Amino acid sequence: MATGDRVDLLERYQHGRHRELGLTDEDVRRMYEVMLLARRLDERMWILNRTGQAPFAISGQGHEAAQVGAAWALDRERDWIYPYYRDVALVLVWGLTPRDLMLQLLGKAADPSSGGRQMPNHFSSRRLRIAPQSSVVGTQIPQAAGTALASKLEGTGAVTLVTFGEGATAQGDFHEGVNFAAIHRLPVIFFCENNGYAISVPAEKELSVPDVADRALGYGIPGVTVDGNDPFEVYRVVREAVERARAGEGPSLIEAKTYRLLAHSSDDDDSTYRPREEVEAWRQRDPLPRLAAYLKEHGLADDADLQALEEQVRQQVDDATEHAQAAPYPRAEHLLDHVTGP
Ligand SMILES: Cc1ncc(C[n+]2csc(CCOP(=O)(O)OP(=O)(O)O)c2C)c(N)n1
Ligand SMILES: [Mg+2]
Repeated sequence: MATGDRVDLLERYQHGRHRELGLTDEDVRRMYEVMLLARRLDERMWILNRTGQAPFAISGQGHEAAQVGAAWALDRERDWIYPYYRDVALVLVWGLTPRDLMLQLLGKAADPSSGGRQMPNHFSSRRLRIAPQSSVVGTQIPQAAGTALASKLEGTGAVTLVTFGEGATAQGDFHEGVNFAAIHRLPVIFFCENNGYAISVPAEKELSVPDVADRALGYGIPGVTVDGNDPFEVYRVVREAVERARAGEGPSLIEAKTYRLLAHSSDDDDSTYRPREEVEAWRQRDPLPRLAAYLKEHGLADDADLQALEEQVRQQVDDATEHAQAAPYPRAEHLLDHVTGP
């Protein structure tokens, strides 16, 4: 090995895995910032629910690395997303703001997703190319294939990312959507956030194969399983899928294995079906402290930086909460208006 190679290897080691993937130090700091913002917003949403101010909360806590890693691999200016209800971090990367999310949580008229008519976490924005979603699990999957077909016919070069849980892959919609996209080689990425449960039903009662990615074989497309708590690995595999899609090589199925740290929703008690030891074991792999440790290890942030970021995020969450609390509710005469925002 030439000396130059050794220096190169040493540099790579010192600078960390993100550099090898083409991510800058600023990318990694920003990824952490969005993950932290998503987590703190989500925590506040539960507080608002538990204090009787928000009728419902559904959580993305634990899924942040999967969402941010995937979002980073796409082109926010041109691609489409079909998120599902856990994707707080994904839609923050895509341009929805903490105020937007709080306005929806509290059902206020200025909620950009639905004017306060939809349940919380039913994200949408025409302007940002975030397709509106139904509460019916899996319906977004064939719809995303349709958007990818439109992009292909129009030659826009746009890729569509559609997300869902592993439970959704037991729905007919999943199989129809993936089959159609595979046949027509559509530029769509099927991104499964596998957290091991569909409410109280464990994955082994949802799937007859070990991994969701195994389902790809039946459609002749690549299927990849990845550690969903590692944003860099998720970024790497989604980027490959994006390259395939843009090159006209068709869809991919990516399964990010992760865990929801809280109950299914504010109406669920997960202690009846998840052993506390299991939840605790996954807490040890929480993507947030994991990335914070990486930042420190590679000299991208120190304790004072992380503390300052916490403070900055807290201010954003406070601002969003106060803004939404003060905002007016929709007027009764607008009840039957459209549900999709601008
Ligand atoms: C067709 C349909 N069946 C059942 C439900 C009720 N439901 C809402 S979320 C959910 C669990 C979905 O699990 P998964 O796809 O793994 O996503 P996760 O919530 O675990 O992220 C169920 C059964 C629904 N909304 N739609
Ligand atoms: Mg699940």
